[in-house]
Amino acid sequence: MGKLNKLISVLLLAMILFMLSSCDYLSPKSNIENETEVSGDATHSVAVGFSQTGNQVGWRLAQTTSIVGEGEARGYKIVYTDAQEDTEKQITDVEEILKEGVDYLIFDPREYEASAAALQKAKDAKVPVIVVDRAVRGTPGVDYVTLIAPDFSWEAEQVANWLKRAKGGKAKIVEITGTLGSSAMIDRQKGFGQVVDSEPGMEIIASENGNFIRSEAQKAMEKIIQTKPGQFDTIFVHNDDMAIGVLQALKSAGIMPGKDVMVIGIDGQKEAVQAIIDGEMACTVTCSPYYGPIVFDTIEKLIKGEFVEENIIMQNYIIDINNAKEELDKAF
Ligand code: GYE
Repeated sequence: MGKLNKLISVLLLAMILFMLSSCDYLSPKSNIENETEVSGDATHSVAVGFSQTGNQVGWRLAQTTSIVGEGEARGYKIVYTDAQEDTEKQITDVEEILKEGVDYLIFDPREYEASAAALQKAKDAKVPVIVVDRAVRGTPGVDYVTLIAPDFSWEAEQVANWLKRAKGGKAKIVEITGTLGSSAMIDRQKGFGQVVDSEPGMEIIASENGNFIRSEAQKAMEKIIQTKPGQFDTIFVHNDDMAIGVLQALKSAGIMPGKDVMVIGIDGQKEAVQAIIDGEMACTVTCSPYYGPIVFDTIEKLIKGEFVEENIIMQNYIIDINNAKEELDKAF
């Protein structure tokens, strides 16, 4: 019996040691061990992959330019892929990036659940992952190093509270959503919905998917104009690119945005800021696409073996008629 207990203890200890050693490669400390040969000339020998979801909207183009531009300016070799808004393609894109033997992977996951498969591939290849913008199922420090992202729910709460004040707590709202299954869509719907649910006079009368894409949002809005005529006074759109498509659909149907209905968006895209100045949109909240500096500062911390937070939050703010003019030049 005593011998059996001893044997069990030894086996348990061996298992724990094995688990610890196999988890360790994702920690910043072990990254520096993997990268010792590059120290001294770090920025010139490190290859960094960036898997982007797509480039159909202004926000994505600004984010790609920021990340690729910053990486190249700091002397990294960048291996970049564009998944063209296809979750399966993004997983094979990650495989291709890993085949190139990159040292780090910057991953913007298109969907929360379905994109998690890509993390496992990076883990198998022992490549540390920096998740940016959208979240993905997994644990920081285990499945990826850190998530650098805004609080999408907070963003939507800001515009919802703005609307509540502007409309005295009474609104019949149409919601045009972003990509189903993306954390940006899930959390924006949640944050907005929380404010609406707490206000008896506010109601979402229809919700339609616009996939974060302008032309799809325009079609979604055209459909609602047909099926719910005269039943709404507000349109909450999950991003500004789609809001521009919504404005188009409304105007073509003879509904005047800014007069007959209120349109609110998210992102802080230049065209939306201009639409606020023109009185066609009421407000938006920024969602900074400028990830380059923070992402490469983080990678440099990993190279030096410094501590990196598991969740780095990007800060944002409301734009309405009070600050739209100052914001126009800064906007993407
Ligand atoms: O709002 C939208 C883009 O994930 C925050 O995705 C991002 C969203 C952004 O396509 O414009």
